[in-house]
Amino acid sequence: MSNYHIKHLEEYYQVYRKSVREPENFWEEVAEEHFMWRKRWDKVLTWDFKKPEIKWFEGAQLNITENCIDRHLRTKGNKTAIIFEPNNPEDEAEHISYQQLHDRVCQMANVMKDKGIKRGDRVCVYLPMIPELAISLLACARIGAIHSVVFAGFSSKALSSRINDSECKMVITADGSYRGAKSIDLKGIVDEGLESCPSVKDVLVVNRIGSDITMKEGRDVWLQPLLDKASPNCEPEIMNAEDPLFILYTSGSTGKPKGMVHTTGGYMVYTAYTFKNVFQYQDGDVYWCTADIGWITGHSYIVYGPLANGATTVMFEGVPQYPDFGRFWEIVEKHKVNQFYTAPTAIRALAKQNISFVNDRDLSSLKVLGSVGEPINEEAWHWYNDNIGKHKSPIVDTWWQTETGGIMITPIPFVTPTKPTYATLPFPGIQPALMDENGEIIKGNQVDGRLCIKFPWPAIARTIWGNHERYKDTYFSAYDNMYFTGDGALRDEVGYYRITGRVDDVIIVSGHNLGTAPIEDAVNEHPAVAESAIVGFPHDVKGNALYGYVTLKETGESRDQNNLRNEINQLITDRIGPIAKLDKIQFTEGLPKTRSGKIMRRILRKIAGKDVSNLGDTSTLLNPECVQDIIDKSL
Ligand code: 6R9
Repeated sequence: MSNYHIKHLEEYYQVYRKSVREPENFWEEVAEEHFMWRKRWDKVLTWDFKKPEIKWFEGAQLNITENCIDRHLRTKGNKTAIIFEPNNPEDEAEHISYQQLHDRVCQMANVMKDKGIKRGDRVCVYLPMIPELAISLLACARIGAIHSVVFAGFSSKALSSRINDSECKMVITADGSYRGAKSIDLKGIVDEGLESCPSVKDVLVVNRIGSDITMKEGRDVWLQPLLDKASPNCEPEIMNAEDPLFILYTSGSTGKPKGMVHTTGGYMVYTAYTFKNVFQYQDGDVYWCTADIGWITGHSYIVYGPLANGATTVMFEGVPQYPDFGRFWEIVEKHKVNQFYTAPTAIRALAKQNISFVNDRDLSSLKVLGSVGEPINEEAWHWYNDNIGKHKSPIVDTWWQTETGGIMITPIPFVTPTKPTYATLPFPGIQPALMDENGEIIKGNQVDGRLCIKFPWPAIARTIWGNHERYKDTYFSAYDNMYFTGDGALRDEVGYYRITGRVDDVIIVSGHNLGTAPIEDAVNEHPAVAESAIVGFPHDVKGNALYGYVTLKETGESRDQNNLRNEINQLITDRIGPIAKLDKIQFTEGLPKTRSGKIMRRILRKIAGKDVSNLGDTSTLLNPECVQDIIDKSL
């Protein structure tokens, strides 16, 4: 039996049961069937969630770019690997074949090698959604360098702290980027960030917008002239299955961002296998994921998963509202997109627009629709199903995380009957458990609890860069022998899962994970601020928006509160980026605290969500009197 491509519900259950009963045999068969290994593994899996230590396909050797590119060349050299759709719809789309991708990746790899980048070195990639971004990732992987992509919407401070955390030697960036009608001075942000990054020796600069920038002598070089001179062949570095492939930072509920480390063999097998099944990708299909490669969704399901299957993957540089709110649908029509994968926040924004933007376009190529990043609400699900899928393209609501590397709970289209707002069933190899407050597994159906995973899967992140203790504390200490996701979930009467949201202090705004602590740190830097607490509140487009409670050092503040609000948001923009700006800022006399001095965010969350009917027992607070005042003045 071929496990690689599941086509019926019965087959799903059969494959799923096998994946739980004999996980090692199961994954071994998937790995054997479909990939190019330079050396076979000695052992499929070693694991210990207590240490924690997880190794897949130990002893195996491979290069992931041989799997994503070279092995397709004989049969698919002329097939389009990447369709690049530029920001400006008047500019021509670029079709990059597998052969061209091979040559461009090798050229980039050779340029990096010439600059002294070696196996194991870290390279920071800070680029907009242009082909060089995907090519940079693959070029790193070609020579065994570890890429660390930083989303090009992050500020110079966020960039430099990520560069320093993993001591990157090189940065690949562009002069600027386009975002709808605006352009952004990327190189300026990089220059500012690099003032405090001693590890960076070289900066390669893509000429994207032709802006006038400063090039620092001895550090910065334009990329294109070097590419033109570079050889289009580069022998792949032969990597061990457990060698790191990349680091990707994700927000934590406390402290600085966590550099999640993904390794090579297991990540490849898992992203390829999930891509094939979750999108039911058929040869010849055009697949489009609207995420940015700066996030895990882009890593796994724009670059590695699709290319490992020899697919055609679309990269879109722009934004959904430019030049108007019909852009996504125009692109679907233009490239005859078959699988379309986006986020609930985009769906909600587009659902608010005139339906003619949708109806003016031929969307008949669509076969499968995907959703990722946050819980999809019922209304958005139905709008997507009615207007985009027209009841014929199933919606795959895919739940997963930066840490999980690939999709974990999801329907398989045409196989699993969908249900609005439900991510439905675990993917083969995934063993979810719901836990109660006492750390016990909750059995049976129609229950809810905290979502954990009992058994390792090939794409689980192996550690946090430079901080294995934090990895252990964050994911493996809440429950014995379990990976804790940080999410809450419920299981319905047939065993379908619905993810209800974070149970920690991470807030998901427009699909972006934001930790409250770093935002509070930024707010507290303001000289007039004594203390702050950030919570999320429901927002009809962004899913959640941020509400800040701020106490000032001097009460009876004479300063203009609107000025203060702007200054606080500017600080957040500088320290983290505009995505973390607060929608509402309420100045308060005090913040409700426990006797041990912890801010009771639970109460503040309820007030921000305008749900003050049941605040629970506030009498044990240190300062219960401040609660009423906060309610009275809430925004
Ligand atoms: C892939 C990605 C992870 C967090 C995750 C959860 C939320 C993602 C979801 C979802 C409900 C879905 N999340 N997909 N919640 N339904 N289909 O988004 O990774 O950026 O690390 O975010 O996003 O809360 O824990 P990441």
